Amino acid sequence: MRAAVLRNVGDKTLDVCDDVDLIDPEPNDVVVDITHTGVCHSDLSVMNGTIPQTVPLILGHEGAGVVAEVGDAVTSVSPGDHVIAVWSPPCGTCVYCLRHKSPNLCVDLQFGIMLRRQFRQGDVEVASMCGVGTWAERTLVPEQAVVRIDASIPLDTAALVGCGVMTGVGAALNTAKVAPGSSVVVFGVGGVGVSAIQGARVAGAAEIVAVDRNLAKLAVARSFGATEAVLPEELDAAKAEVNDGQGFDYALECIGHPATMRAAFDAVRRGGTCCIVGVGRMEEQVSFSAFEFFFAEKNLVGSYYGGADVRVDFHRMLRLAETGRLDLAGMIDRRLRLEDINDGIEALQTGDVVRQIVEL
Ligand code: PAD
Ligand code: ZN
Repeated sequence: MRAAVLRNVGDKTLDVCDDVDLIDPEPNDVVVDITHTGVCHSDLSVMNGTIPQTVPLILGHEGAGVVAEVGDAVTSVSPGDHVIAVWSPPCGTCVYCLRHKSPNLCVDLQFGIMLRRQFRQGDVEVASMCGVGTWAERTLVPEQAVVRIDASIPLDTAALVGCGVMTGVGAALNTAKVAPGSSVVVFGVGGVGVSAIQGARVAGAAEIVAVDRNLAKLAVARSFGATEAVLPEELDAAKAEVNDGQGFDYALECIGHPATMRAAFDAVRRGGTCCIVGVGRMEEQVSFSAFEFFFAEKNLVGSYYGGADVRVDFHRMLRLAETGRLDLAGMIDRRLRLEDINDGIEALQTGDVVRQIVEL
């Protein structure tokens, strides 16, 4: 089958090949024909080494499709079912899944399936991003890594729920817990940031200010519910307009640079919450004075997969979309074929797109 393979970390382009195979499914596995997959910044971050993964590797972790085959022990899905892929599948039995009620933090299955390397090219084992690898016509994952959805739901927008939408909306609702009537600033107007803006709107925020260095993104932010959208150098003026100039109640950082993480922390008022969604490099540092946590009593929180319990929250996202509270279709601003994936990667680098969808 066809798949886009990353040969080396640091490569600027992917190798689109026709001769990739899957291993045979084990009893707990599901084979999925991927129909749609998004292009998330995290894919780019694997290419440039920000997110460490082994190579050769098939990228893509935001996808949906149709179940083609299931192992003997699979009970939750059958061939023909429509599903969304899960890049951090909860095992359902560990301390994170049960005792800590944080199934998004369960890595038992994810690490296992990453090590398994379910793709082959000739004799070479090929790994996959987070064990999912949706930039391939087919993938194979344990049943916990798919969530069945109604067949009436369009698979292109369903794919977005698999990462960007769940991450951004979930950061606002589950992690930061944005309160009605509050003020929010969102840094970065990509697929994740647009989802965070929409999540803040669903939560009933009174003011939603978006910040992006790309001028074209400011109009995009407004169209998804930002009450104001500014360039980074205009943020101080926008901040002066809310909470008597004290700062925002919440900041959602959806870029992944140390400077914007620090700027997000500075943008919140005393006692406010700064939620870091963006992913930076392991060796990069963000610094805080040893005094300021005491003095400003700000909350600093990370957000992994929007704090999602995927079996519950994917359906919440889809219901919000169905009832017009989330605009998922409007987020797709470019459609590609897998052969054109390298154009998609280039477009993402310029920051001009919200979400590109690859149709397989
Ligand atoms: P994207 O590239 O589509 O959007 C990023 C946006 O930020 C673009 O509009 C840029 O113009 C803008 N931008 C970049 N640098 C700056 C800057 N210095 N100042 C202002 N604006 C800037 O990315 P995305 O929306 O796909 O992903 C955003 C981040 O979220 C990225 O770091 C990704 O890895 C991370 C992510 N986190 C999770 C998670 O679970 N926490 C999941 C998925 C993605
Ligand atoms: Zn992603």
